[in-house]
Amino acid sequence: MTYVKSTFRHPALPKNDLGYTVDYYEGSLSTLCAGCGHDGISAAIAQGCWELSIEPHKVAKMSGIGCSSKTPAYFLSNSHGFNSVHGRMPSVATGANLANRDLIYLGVSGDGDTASIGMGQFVHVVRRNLNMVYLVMNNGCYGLTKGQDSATADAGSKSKAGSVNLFESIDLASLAIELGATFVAQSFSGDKGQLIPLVKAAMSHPGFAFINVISPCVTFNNNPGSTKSYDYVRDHMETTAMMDFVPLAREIKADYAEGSVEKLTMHDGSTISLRKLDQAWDPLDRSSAMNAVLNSKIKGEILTGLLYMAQDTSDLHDLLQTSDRPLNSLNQSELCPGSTYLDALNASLR
Ligand SMILES: Cc1ncc(C[n+]2csc(CCOP(=O)(O)OP(=O)(O)O)c2C)c(N)n1
Ligand code: SF4
Repeated sequence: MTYVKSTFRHPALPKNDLGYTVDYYEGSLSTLCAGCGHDGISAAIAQGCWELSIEPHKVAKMSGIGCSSKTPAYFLSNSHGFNSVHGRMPSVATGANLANRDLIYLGVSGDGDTASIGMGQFVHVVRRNLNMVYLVMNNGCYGLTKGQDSATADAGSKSKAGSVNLFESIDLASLAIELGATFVAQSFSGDKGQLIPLVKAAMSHPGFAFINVISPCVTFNNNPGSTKSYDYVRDHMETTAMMDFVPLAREIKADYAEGSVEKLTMHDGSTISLRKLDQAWDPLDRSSAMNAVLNSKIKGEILTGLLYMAQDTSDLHDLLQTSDRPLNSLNQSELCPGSTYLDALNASLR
């Protein structure tokens, strides 16, 4: 087996608006197991950023610990990156975002990293509406430490060793909606047609954008009794809508027959076109989204697509009325406005 990634690229590869081919958005050679769902997600992230013509140096990749949290090494090698401590990615992302709002924050986590050790941090980053994409590569187990059940493993599902999980699973998508996330989507690592537009829409959303991606662990949780295996997900996936994301910069053309498509306008004027499979689906209706996720769980199905989106949202910077410039660009007098200002501030708090 070779560990050298070929640098050869076909000279006719298409370029994006910045003149880059997609390989400029890739990372180093993956060391994950062959067939791991996480690699498909890394490829979708690279493709989505290429299609959006994002400057890689404008992205900060944040992660915790796990096979999933290793993936930032495998996409966007020209971006900033911080591989933090297990479950602590949200607080590091919060600090970085408050210091520099000019970057696009892309957090990658695992179901162990988020739903167990990192749960306390996860719930608070959601309710603070930090402007970031938070993507969970959800395989229902702790892949890196050899496949123990995670808190998203469904009750009754069977591990590779044959033990049955007795505990209720945590549903991260409905939890995120409940906590006030302003963009919540669910997808499958093997469905790039759905995942790429979702990544693009999430990266363009001004506020907390959560994507829960079912991502099978081929080594420890791809057995017949698992509800996160490739076979199970393929057999139980129900899609809310086919979607396409059109960034503001491009001319918006309506390609679909009226009546079968719903266009959602995002904060910046870009649009999401939903070609509905289920005509009753309304991603702007928060309580219906909660019910739909719950009902699909009761039926043992995995509902995928854009589950919920708030069109008007105030992110943490709006709420705190922070400086609109990165802190490292502020000068001494802006950072320290003087004792008169401080006295007035103290007086206002007495
Ligand atoms: C503080 C701390 N506790 C425990 C661990 C051991 N550990 C490393 S990764 C991991 C779980 C990984 O599972 P998940 O986040 O679901 O990622 P996956 O490997 O499945 O992608 C654990 C428990 C650790 N590295 N640090
Ligand atoms: S152990 Fe599982 S999650 Fe980790 S790289 Fe292998 S297949 Fe992927």
